[in-house]
Amino acid sequence: IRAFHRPVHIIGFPFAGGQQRPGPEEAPKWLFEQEWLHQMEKKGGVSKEMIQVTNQKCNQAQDKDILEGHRKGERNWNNVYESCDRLEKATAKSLLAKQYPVVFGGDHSQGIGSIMGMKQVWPQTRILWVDAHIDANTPQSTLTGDLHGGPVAYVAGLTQWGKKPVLSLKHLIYFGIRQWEPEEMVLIEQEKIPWYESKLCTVERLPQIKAEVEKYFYPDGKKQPYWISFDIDGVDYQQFASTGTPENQGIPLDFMLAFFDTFIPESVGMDLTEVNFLLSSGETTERDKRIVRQLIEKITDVVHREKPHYTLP
Ligand code: 4U7
Ligand code: MN
Ligand code: MN
Ligand code: MN
Repeated sequence: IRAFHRPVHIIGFPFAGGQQRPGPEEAPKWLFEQEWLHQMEKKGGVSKEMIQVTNQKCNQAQDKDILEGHRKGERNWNNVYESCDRLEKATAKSLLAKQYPVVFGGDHSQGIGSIMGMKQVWPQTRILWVDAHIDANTPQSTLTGDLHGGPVAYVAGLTQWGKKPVLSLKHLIYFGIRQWEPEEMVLIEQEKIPWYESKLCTVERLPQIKAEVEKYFYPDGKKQPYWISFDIDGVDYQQFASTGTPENQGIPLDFMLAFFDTFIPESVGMDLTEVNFLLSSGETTERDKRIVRQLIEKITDVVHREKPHYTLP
């Protein structure tokens, strides 16, 4: 029997109610049925858990929320809140059990739950946000009302919602962003939040990026671990198409694999969100399914191989 530094705990979050396209809720169900995942579980050091969500899909009945039930700009808020509340508890529990949670969504509204839960255990983590989008829309700035465009605003307290903010905007760096509402870019500029455009995300530049990230977050040299919030739409659309809000260009896949090698040993867990196989077809879907497998295998490999570069809770 192999001893693992940390077991990988895949938390399925079959929730699509933070946006309007059906499909993200199917991705964790697909994953949990894969024979290759069963094989990984058999080998040990990998387990899975499916979160019971409330009303996973957006539909017109739930759109009542945005029209009458709740605030404008927060479509389907009640379901996002309740489902994320459950995810928050599961994420905290997973970390306290010294596991490496991979929260596999689901749409990116899940970040509200995973980050709130993670911060209960790790209040000092810095967040590496890999995404085509800034995801800091408030009910005032959003054009769509879709809550997957706002998790940063909720966890950082730009939107008031009854729970105390857990994230300082000084503890956030973006990779791959290329679409935003004007208010979101104003925020980045005012708060001087560093961001790497996709062009800068190359394997060759990764050592330099790591040094820059560390210098920014830890000017005094005292390191803290990371949480990775990985929205698959950050990846180049030519290389991965099964996602709901694609944008042109993007981060190359080989960068993401190297990014995992570099940052997973220093991170406590991650989100992997916005996979939607209903939006592609044929060979493209098959290719993207192979890529998800490759990503999960890579993550597991690094988590198992590398001793965490920080002390477990
Ligand atoms: B994702 C958008 F208007 N900005 O707010 C919005 F373009 O989690 C997209 O990053 C948000 O995929 C995308 O609805 C959210 C839109
Ligand atoms: Mn996102
Ligand atoms: Mn995105
Ligand atoms: Mn998206």
